[in-house]
Amino acid sequence: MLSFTFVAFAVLVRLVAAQSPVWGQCGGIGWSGPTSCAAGSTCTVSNAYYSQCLPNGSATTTTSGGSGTALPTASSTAKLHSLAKTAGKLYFGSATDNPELTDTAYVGILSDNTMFGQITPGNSMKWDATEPEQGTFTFSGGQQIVDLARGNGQLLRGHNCVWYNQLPSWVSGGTFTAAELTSIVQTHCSTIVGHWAGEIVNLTCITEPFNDDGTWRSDVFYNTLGESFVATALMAARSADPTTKLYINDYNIEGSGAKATAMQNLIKSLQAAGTPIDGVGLQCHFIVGEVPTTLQTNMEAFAALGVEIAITELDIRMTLPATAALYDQQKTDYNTVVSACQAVESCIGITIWDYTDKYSWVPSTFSGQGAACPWDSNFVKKPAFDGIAAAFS
Ligand code: 9MR
Repeated sequence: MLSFTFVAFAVLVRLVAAQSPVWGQCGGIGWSGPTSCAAGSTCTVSNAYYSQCLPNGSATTTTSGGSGTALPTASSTAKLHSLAKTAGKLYFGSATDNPELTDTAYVGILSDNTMFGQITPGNSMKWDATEPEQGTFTFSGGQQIVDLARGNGQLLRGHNCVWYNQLPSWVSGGTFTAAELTSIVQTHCSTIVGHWAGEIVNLTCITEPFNDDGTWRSDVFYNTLGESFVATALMAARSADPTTKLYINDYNIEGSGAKATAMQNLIKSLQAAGTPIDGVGLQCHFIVGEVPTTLQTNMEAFAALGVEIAITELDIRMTLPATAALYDQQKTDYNTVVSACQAVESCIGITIWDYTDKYSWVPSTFSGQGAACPWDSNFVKKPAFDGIAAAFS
């Protein structure tokens, strides 16, 4: 009898422990605790990293914070591309990616050309997608984005020709003479840029050539060719489509420092050699509360070189779960970034690295972080949206 009571009690404890309490976490990437909720509450997805037991009937707000309180949402009904145009910029845009294009709710928002006047393929123009085997080109993924932009009346930013990452193994693992690799870079760049000649208004031709200390990144291009690969790619792209504005972009060049200086020196040496270079892309993958204080000054330093500046991959991530305070700081940070672009005439436009947390690259790369985009994973606009709109107004 005594042992039966003990077993029954142990089972009851296990059953209770298998449920999260009201307001407790009940799911999300990396969560190994209970996934069912105490009576009277329902497990509700907040974002990829956090699901929460919300009291039944309380989940009318699509976004909720770690404390169980509803998170604030945007109040502005503005259209960001329209605001950017009125403010004298060329576009406000978003990255997108092919797998997302089956999501009709997502595409509906993306295709509003008053909200997004430009789109950028996040992956499908990269080397692994376009030349997976030497001399075999596949344009279908990139073409889908080009067609979407054209159909929507949006500009298309190209991304990218030469990057150390997302290379097919025949490139990254190849052993080449300098002449061979120069020819490979020329063929790759001229083929993809030539294929979309007239479609790409501006192109991130080179991505991430530097280490954070401003030295050149060690990769197959630099190790085989030294810095000449940059000019080779730029010249091939210019010949293939003389109308496309050619950019180099990187991260951690947004504020003053060794890496920004290295990029400025590269631009000067390209200009001195007569190599085509039209612009610099500041990626702007930021962390809430950590936007560089020298952002605008540094933009002015680039502008003084006579190149365009574009914010090419903006998002501002936070440690999850999101809170109202983090959302508020994120609003301030988006406002700071857009205001800096607004204050510098040579800053032509802003691309966010996808508009919704539903398809952000952040959670899969930075464990426990996310909520980096101005729209949440349910397509609800966050206060960050108001921060952007206010900066253009
Ligand atoms: O958004 C891209 C993501 O889907 C890919 O998995 C990732 C692979 O490295 O690349 C992401 O985009 C990167 C961009 O091309 C260059 N700058 C950094 C971006 C985030 O990683």
